[in-house]
Amino acid sequence: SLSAKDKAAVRGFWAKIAPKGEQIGNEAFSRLLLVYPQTKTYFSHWNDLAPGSPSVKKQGKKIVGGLGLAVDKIDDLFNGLLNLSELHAFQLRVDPANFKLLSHCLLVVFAMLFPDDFTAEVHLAIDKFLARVALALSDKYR
Ligand code: HNI
Repeated sequence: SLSAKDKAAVRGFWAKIAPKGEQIGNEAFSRLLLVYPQTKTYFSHWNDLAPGSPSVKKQGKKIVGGLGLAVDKIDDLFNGLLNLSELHAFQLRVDPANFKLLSHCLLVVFAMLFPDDFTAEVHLAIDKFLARVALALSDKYR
């Protein structure tokens, strides 16, 4: 689980990158749909899934908003993400394997947009954080 040091690194990095939240969301979600086209099945009710399209940007913003909530609730992710877990499990029925694919895209985007701040230590902390978030989001499947 996340150590006090990991949590401090996540909070510090997030504070630096939050102003670019919309760009991060758009880049990461655009990559998810392009690199792992099987993920498009969950969004087939939209008419434009091209990278950077208005609906992709909107969803990217929602994802980053969810991650911001997770940073706020970092001490109690399972309770903090309960509603989002229920949504993704019961209503949307998202296969939890997809959370790992999105986490990978987020890491790529962090490295790309913040090469100086995304040190190896921050990478480690964010990787652990995203794995915990994915676990919390998958909690309601069981
Ligand atoms: Ni996800 C909706 C957060 C991963 C498929 N998702 C949301 C919403 C948030 C959110 C917030 C909007 C909720 C609302 O309307 O109340 N999603 C997150 C977070 C992650 C994540 C924080 C991981 C870090 N979601 C994924 C993944 C998939 C996914 C990996 C599938 C590949 N999410 C969806 C779908 C919706 C959704 C589908 C509904 C979209 C719509 O509006 O039709």
